Amino acid sequence: MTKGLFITLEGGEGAGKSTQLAYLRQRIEAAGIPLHVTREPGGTPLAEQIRALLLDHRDEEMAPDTELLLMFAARAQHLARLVRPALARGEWVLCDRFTDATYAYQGGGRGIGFARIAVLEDWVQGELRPDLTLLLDLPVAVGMARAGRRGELDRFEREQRDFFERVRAAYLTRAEQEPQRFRVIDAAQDIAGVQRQIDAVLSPLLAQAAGAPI
Ligand code: Z5A
Repeated sequence: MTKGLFITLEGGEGAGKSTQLAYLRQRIEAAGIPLHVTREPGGTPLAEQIRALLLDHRDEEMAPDTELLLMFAARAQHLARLVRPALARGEWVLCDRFTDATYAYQGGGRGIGFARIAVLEDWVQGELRPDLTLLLDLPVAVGMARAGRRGELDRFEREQRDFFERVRAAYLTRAEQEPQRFRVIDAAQDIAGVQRQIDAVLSPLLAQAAGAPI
């Protein structure tokens, strides 16, 4: 069966994901490749409702397991309704965060063991894993200074610096564990510098899709 490419974009606070997602979209679409740009948690109407539950503030504190299970509930819906059908049609899917964010935030940040997350990953995803994961990595202090320029903070953005240090460490552990899938991008560089690093990864894939030798 023809299968599209599944690319995920990851990073901590202020890493510049939104900025670089727009750049990736523009490069891939300019190459004439059918593309779905989506995000997690979210991506379908029902999964977006779960996202709102996850990001909103409320008086009742959300237990870590509730947060973990809601992430995977949203993911199950997103995979069933959008990601799997698109990949099966041979389209590319570019997703703003995916399961590596669960390992980073619920694993590293909240302290849930990677092994427990892996059980849900296997259950919800079966064999499906991203083909390529771009990790925008930068020191926490730099990212927080960038993100601090934004407006009202969601439930995750209100966490303290040590939480984001654990998130960063967990992402880097994931990248070490799966070097064939991850490309770690130095996101502390300026926007053009980050784009150059992304180009170095993306250009061979676009050439391959166009049928050129790589
Ligand atoms: N979450 C989770 O816990 N578990 C999961 O499994 C999943 C998600 C899937 C929502 O994610 C939350 O969900 C997230 C983790 C949790 N919480 N947090 N934090 P999100 O992806 O929607 O939220 P986000 O992290 O806030 O993403 P973002 O909007 O893409 O933000 P960003 O990475 O900071 O990107 P940005 O807006 O492009 O950049 C921030 C600022 O820096 C902006 O002013 C830019 O102009 C500037 N910028 C960007 N690049 C540069 C460079 N290179 N130099 C200087 N300034 C720059």
